[in-house]
Amino acid sequence: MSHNLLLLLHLFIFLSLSITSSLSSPSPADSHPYLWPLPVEFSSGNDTLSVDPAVTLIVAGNGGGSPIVRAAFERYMGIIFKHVSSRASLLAKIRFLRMVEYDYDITSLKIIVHSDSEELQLGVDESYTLMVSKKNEQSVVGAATIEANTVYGALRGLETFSQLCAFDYLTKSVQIYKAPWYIQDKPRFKYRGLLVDTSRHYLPIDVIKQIIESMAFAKLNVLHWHIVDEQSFPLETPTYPNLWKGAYSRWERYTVEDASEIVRFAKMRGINVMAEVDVPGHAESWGTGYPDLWPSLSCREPLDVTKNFTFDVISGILTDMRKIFPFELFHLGGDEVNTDCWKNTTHVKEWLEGRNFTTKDAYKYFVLRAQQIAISKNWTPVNWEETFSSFGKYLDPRTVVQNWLVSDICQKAVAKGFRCIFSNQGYWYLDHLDVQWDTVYNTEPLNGIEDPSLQKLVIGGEVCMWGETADTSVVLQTIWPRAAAAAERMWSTREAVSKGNITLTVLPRLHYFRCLLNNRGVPAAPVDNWYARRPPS
Ligand code: CP6
Repeated sequence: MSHNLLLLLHLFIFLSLSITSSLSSPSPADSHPYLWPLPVEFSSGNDTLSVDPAVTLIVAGNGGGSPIVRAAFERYMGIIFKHVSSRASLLAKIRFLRMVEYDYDITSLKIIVHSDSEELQLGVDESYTLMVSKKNEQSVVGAATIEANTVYGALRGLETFSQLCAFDYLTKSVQIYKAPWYIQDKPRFKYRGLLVDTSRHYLPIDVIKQIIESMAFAKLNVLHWHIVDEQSFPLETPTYPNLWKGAYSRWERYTVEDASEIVRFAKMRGINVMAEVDVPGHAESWGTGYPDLWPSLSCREPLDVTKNFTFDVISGILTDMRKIFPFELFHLGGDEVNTDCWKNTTHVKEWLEGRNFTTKDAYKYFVLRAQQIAISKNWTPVNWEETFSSFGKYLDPRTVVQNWLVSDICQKAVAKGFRCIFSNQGYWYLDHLDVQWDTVYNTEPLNGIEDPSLQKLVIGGEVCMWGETADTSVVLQTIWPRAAAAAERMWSTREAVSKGNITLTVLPRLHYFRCLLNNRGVPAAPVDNWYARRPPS
């Protein structure tokens, strides 16, 4: 080979190398971090800071020492340093014990929590500020500081902090890019829910826990547990111990302890559990244990409206569940009530005639009586929208109406003074596989509601993972990543989620959040999977 040719070859290799590097994707420092959901206010700089695997927790304020904060810190350290070799963290710990000079930028995380109350209810203060700057720059605040009014605000701040931390596969270390960071954040809606259905398919306790864990990553804060329905009754209710004979099998049940453990696990992550007992429709399984609850063998739902026993059982179930579920909201269902077979059942027909009731009157009578039982147990009732559209003016004024059918029902409900939860089936039903992420994202719960005092009555929204067509094998990948689209819609400001071309401004962040879920062990589906891909128009 001639000298010239060799030179040319070198030149060619050099050129192609430089072309590939200039064509490659931006370095992590350019693209990171992609926060999800987007904080209300944030500013960043140009520093890259390394984070010590032995980062210490410094707590302050009345609530800083809470076991909820400490446990969350430990969880997030596990997440942030998941891929750091145990040797690296061991060395860091040895360095820490010997008090040797640190060579990391971030060596401590200070968490200030003002209130010592661990009360977790609707509207709990979830706001926080998060500051990350070079050590000793502002010695008063420390290198990384989260400040919140409640422990639950601190949990949201920890989630954001964990999203700032990026694992660098080259140096096997954790970096925070674009520091210093100053973030001020709070949710737009106080109710940010996800429905799971354990009646159509049983979900093992560990799977429910994994769902709860993943909700915290997107800052969702209510698990709506649609626990029983017509197909199965998997919950133990000691007052009426035969009810869970309606479970699919003795292995597919939740004891009182199981349910309490789920509530405790959720509370540690700042998530409330709203239980649902859907009456009088969607209750056929109750009769497996107590056939008297069925109007007749050929009319197994709605529940028998004529008997006091029916309401005694509801009262017993709610007494038992009150000890498990401390959340102020309790869902009584009330949807899809087909009363036709009431008319065809002799004793029910006679009861209706004796009271001069239409079947609709009887449906109203049932729902209102169930509401009073829930209220007597110090619960605020939630009902599906049919109760509002059928006899709204009779509902207890404290009722929270949950939308699913008609897209302007919240508009109508808040105009009548009710609070409302938006979950329209065409946009926020996750079992509808043809609902794509951008449809979920672009759906605004406040659409058509202009008056700020009425907007306040929309307490939030909920994505629904009904269980007929999804079980353990696919439930997480069906929830994610689309639930994240609703999570950002409900957390971030309306301006932030409404501006620009979402393919450019939102999609890259959603891709990133999907990978984050995968990295944390949540099998979120690809954003552009087969179901979610929009056919060319
Ligand atoms: N179960 C109960 C369901 C549904 C509802 N309630 C439902 C209805 C229609 C669709 C999806 C789910 N499976 N108890 C309605 C709130 Cl499309």
